[in-house]
Amino acid sequence: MIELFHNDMSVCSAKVRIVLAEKGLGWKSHTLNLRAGDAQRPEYLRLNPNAVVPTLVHDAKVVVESAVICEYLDDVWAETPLRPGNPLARARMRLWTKQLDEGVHAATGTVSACIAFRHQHMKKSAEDLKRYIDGIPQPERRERIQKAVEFGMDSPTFAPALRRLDRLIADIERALTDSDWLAGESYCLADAAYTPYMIRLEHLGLGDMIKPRPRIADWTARLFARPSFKTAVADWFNPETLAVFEAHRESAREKAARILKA
Ligand SMILES: N[C@@H](CCC(=O)N[C@@H](CS)C(=O)NCC(=O)O)C(=O)O
Repeated sequence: MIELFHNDMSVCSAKVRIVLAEKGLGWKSHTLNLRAGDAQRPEYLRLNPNAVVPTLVHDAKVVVESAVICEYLDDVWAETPLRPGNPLARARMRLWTKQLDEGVHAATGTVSACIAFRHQHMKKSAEDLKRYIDGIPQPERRERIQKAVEFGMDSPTFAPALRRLDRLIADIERALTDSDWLAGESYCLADAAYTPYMIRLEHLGLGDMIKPRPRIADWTARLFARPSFKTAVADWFNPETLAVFEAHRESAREKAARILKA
C-alpha cells in the first residue's frame, strides 16, 4: 500500500508522482493545502518534521525527502529501473539530483514566491501570515519566504535566484550536447526530477530562458509529451494557482529580461 502526502502544484510532489507514474504504481492521495499551513499541523509534523511535502508512506513505513523517496521507489520496484545501470551514468544522474537539493529547489521556491505565491500569502490576515511564517522550521526558508512576501521581485534574494536558474538552464543545454537525456541515452530519475521545474519556469513567465536554447527546448518537449507528464503533472494543475501565475507572468517576464541582460 503506497500513500503520498502531497500538494497539487508543488514541484517536489510532482517529481514523486512522475516516478510513481513511470513505474505504473497505484497510490492513495492525501493532498495538503500549503498556503493554509497544512504542512505545519502537528499531525503532519509527526510524519514530516520539516513541514514540507511530499511524504511517502509505504506499508506504514514513512519516507521523506523527494530525492530519497524517488530512489526508494526505484529500489523497491527495481523491475522498472529509472537509474542507469552504468556506474558513471548513475553518478551523473546523482550530480543532477544533488544540485536540485543544493540550491536549484531553493532558487525555484524563491522565484515562485516572489512572483506569484506572495499574492496568495498576502490575502491572509496579518495574524495568520505571522503564524505561517513563524511555523516554517528552517530559518533560511523562513527568511526567504518573509522577504518574498514583503518585497516580491524587489527582494534581494530574487535576482540571485533567477541567475541560479539561468545557470542551470545553460548547464542542461551543455549536457544535452552529449546525450538525449540528462545522464545518458535513457530517461532516468534526473529527467523525472527536473520536469516539474521546467514547467514551473513556463508558468512563471520565465520560458524565455529555455526558448533560445534548442536542446533544452527539445528535451522539455519530450518530457512534456510523456504519458507521466499528463497523469502526474498536468492533471494536477490547480486553476486558482494557474490564474495567479497568469496574472503576474508578464511583469515577471519583463523583470527577468532586465535582470538577465544586466
Ligand atoms: N528537500 C525537500 C523540499 C520539500 C519542499 O520544499 N516542499 C515544498 C513544496 S515543493 C513545501 O512543502 N513547502 C511548504 C510550504 O510551502 O509551506 C524535498 O525534496 O522533499
